[in-house]
Amino acid sequence: MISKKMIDDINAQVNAEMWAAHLYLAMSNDAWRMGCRGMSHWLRKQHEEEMLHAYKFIDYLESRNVEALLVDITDVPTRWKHPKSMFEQVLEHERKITQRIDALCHTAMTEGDYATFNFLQYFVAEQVEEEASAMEIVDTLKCMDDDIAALYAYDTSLLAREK
Ligand code: OFO
Repeated sequence: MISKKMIDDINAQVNAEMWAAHLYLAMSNDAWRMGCRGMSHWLRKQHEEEMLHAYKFIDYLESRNVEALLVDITDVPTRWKHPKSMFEQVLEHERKITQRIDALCHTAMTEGDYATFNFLQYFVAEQVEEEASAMEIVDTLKCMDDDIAALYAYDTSLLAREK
């Protein structure tokens, strides 16, 4: 039996994943405006991945006979000064998501809800990857400083992201 608190917390996570999807789509659009086609593509893929995360949580709730409840997506920023500040926000956001996943695990564990704890392990591993890939981009952008040629070459390499 899944508790009301667990349901509410997972439902909040569905909406957090959808907020993240919207954030990354806004970033993708703004990167395109800046002329960074590779970053725009990378962020569109990230948007798609966040939607898949939301679907996974929705499907899990449904497997426990619970309907997910969606809320309005509000207060999503739409403009960034520079690709570096944009990706710093990606990293900061992923760290916050990691904290949310850890809190969900904590609730599942303290409630003895091992089915949910087991389900969440996918996201525990996923967040390690999410933080690592965002960190790699931030570190690379920091190394480039204002070298436009290097930025262009790196941006082009990000077009290779497939999923
Ligand atoms: Fe970026 O991992 Fe979901 O939110």
